[in-house]
Amino acid sequence: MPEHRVTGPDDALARAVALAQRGPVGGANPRVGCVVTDADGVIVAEGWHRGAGTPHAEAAALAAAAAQETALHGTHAYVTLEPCAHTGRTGPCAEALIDAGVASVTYAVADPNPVAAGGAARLRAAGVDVHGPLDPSGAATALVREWSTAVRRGRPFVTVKTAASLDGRIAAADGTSRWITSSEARTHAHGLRARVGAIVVGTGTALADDPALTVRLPADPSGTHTSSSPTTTARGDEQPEPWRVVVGLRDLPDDARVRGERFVHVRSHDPAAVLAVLHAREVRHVLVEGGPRLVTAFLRAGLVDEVYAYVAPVLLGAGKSAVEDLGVATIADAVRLHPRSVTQLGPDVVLVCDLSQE
Ligand code: AOF
Ligand code: ZN
Repeated sequence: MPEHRVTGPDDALARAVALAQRGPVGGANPRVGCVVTDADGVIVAEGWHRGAGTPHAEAAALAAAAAQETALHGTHAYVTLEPCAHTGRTGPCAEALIDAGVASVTYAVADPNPVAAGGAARLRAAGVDVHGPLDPSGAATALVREWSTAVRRGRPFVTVKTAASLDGRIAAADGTSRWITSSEARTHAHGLRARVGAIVVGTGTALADDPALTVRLPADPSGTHTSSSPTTTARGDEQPEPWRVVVGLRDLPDDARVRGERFVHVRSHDPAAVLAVLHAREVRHVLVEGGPRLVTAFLRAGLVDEVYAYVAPVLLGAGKSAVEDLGVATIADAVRLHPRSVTQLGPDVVLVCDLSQE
């Protein structure tokens, strides 16, 4: 392996973020990367987390060093997330770093998980030089954004996707809807699917559209998930397909495309109950793709964190709206979202909004 040298803490953390991105998204655990350097900035060990139940990033780096018979005494560790202090499915990383004799630990983001937090204090108490939180580019924060929100809220992070005409409709008067948005927009939406742990639709959409709810990305016609859309985070090396979730009381035909692996039918209309079922399955990021009934129920329950609104320059004048009655009787009660970005996709745009401003 050629010698890799980092230019400083920011560079080391950027490398750790890149490693973390190899890990799986949407599941119980955050994506975390770890780089260990010697005093000259030469990388002596690296690791990343491959998902719940597997070694943490720090433990993976320590194991890699052990396999090479590399001593880590006096080295410097850079981790995207504060090392954990707890024994969960694996042992405490703070202790492992102390035992390895590292001289310093720099972490990008504090651990929001009360069960695991406290690693920085533990390291300091043992005499390790600790720096952090340190995330100048915001990349490490972005890496765990949805997971952190899920940990704080005790339920999965919820992204709602709508794809509508300029007048907010998702189908023409006769119910036809293929296609309102362009192939560019639809490809982008598959990139969104690739970032979540579950894709949710109502029984109405499942019966009307017979969707497969799989991740299909451009360079990947087989329908598996080894490539990434240029606009989104890569799906990791060991990434399972998202859960395919149908919500509602009606039965699905035995040959529905959505049936198969990682499929679950939640026989409830209550968004909180749906999220509880998925949380128990270790999903931390959910994509609600419709239809209007389900999207409206999530909005009314206050259980939406973010909206991806794909809008096409198409007029239908009649047909189903993307969102139904929200109980807004007067303009003062309008649900105002907080726009984060607007991106043109062929003839269409995607407007990404947060529901709250925190
Ligand atoms: C990870 N990967 O690389 C780090 C984590 O159930 P456990 O034992 O895997 O512990 C999970 C918690 O540990 C996680 O919620 C986070 O707070 C902390 N740090 N977790 O999955 C890692 N460093
Ligand atoms: Zn850990």
